[in-house]
Amino acid sequence: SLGTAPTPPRHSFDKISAQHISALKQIVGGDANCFTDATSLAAYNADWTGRYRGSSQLALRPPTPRAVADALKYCTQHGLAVVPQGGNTGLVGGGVPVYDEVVISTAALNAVESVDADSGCVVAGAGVVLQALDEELAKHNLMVPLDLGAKGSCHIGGNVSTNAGGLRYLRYGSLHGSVLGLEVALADGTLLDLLSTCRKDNTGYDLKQLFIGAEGTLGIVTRVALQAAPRPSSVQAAWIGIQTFEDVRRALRLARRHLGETLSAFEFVDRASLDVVLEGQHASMRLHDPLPDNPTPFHALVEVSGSNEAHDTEKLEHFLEAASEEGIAVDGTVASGGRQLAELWAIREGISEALARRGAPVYKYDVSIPLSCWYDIVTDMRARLSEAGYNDSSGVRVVGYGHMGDANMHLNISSLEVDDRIGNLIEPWVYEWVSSRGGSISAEHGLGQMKASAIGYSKHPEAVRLMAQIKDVLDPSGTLNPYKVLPSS
Ligand code: FAD
Ligand code: 2HG
Ligand code: ZN
Repeated sequence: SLGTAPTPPRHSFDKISAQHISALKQIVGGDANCFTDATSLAAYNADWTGRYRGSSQLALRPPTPRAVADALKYCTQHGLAVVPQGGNTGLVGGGVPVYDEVVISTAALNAVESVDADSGCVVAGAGVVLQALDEELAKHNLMVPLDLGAKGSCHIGGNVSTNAGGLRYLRYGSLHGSVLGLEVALADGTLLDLLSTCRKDNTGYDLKQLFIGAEGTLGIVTRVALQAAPRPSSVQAAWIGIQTFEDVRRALRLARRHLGETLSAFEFVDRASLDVVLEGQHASMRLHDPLPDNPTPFHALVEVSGSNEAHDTEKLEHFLEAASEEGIAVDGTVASGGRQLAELWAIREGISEALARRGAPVYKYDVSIPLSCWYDIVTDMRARLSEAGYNDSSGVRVVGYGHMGDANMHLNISSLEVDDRIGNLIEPWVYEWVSSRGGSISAEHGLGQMKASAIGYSKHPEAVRLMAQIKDVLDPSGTLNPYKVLPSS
């Protein structure tokens, strides 16, 4: 692995045999749902970042939840390890095998089963692509309370399993709040029905919460019941240019005060992130610097959405006036719906992909940091790497962007060529930096294989011990997603 943490040794799982393949093929309904050829397996074995690669010899696409549970039971009984996989857009190496784990993909569980237009509850198979789910809900004037750049590929089951945050978190909160129920296949073959569609349910321990953000280590989510949100009829956004980080913080406070219930996103983009997007263009949509006359070091993408366009426009205008009068915004541009709005979002959502195209696998840190020192991690990292000779002229870019409304910073370091010394300069320094400021080393992407051994920077030993005990109750053989989330013992 190109990862910065050493790969733990392979546990003593059985190796896949012709007999195993034949039995599992039967369980999942034949050849069409069972992949052993090198071409198909290459996609299941490689992750989005290009940093992690496994060597699985078998990928399964069970057509029903029951088949997922039966395949899992077989693997547990025969000492085979399993990695659950959704859309394979995860950024921490959680959804790909470390060694030769059997891949169980949820891609065939792709039906939106029901939408209750009164309550807004939608029930969907775990393999429904986020964007497809949203398009289905749009027919009912509803919306998934979750949006992210990977929406065209990621699955709702993967979103639940990573407890994905994304661009609407500021307004709609965590999946821990909007997931109403789950169906989960357990390692022993039980299909656990927690698929309540009730908004309120206080009968005993809320077991579904355990599987939200468990990254496939406790069970395989097969069906999801989700509280959808009313679809706003008016969406507008402003892109503002700001001179100092202190003023960006003032802009966020001002946005909260002026925009109140209409504020639906406050995203941060620094100059280096914007430059990477504008330099690395390839997409059909040609992107331009939204504020070409005033290049500022910082930008905020502030979105409002609601049910009354005139009202929302007025609020956004008042906010922009105040931001200008108070000397916070140096420049700004407004987009109401349509192509202009899509372009602003394409810049923000295109940062990861533009970085990925530059060269070597990107070092990605997705951290929660108090806003008082939020951007310091970027300047400190730049200074640290620059001291060692890694700077713009050597092709190394340190960029900061993210969900500032949720104090979630995305710190990315990109180089043109693979150079392990960069990784050694970053880790564990970056984890110590975050931990010493009371932050979290994973705000939204999870731990996966990248940060399993680093969990101690954000969780006390007692908490990690309890997690291991819970894992042991649900998966005593360790079938599910070994080497991920918890440190390997
Ligand atoms: P996968 O990558 O397939 O899997 C992710 C993890 O969940 C793995 O550990 C896997 O084993 C497990 N898993 C998947 N499906 C199941 C299941 N049914 N049952 C049990 N375990 C399962 N994340 C954010 O939080 N916010 C963002 O804004 C965001 N933006 C992104 C933008 C881009 C361009 C990309 C590439 C990724 C982004 N991500 C973001 C990261 C990623 O977490 C999400 O894309 C998504 O939630 C992963 O879903 P997936 O279906 O691709 O899961
Ligand atoms: C985003 O907010 C995603 O764009 C991806 O969470 C962040 O690539 C990253 O590091
Ligand atoms: Zn993000």
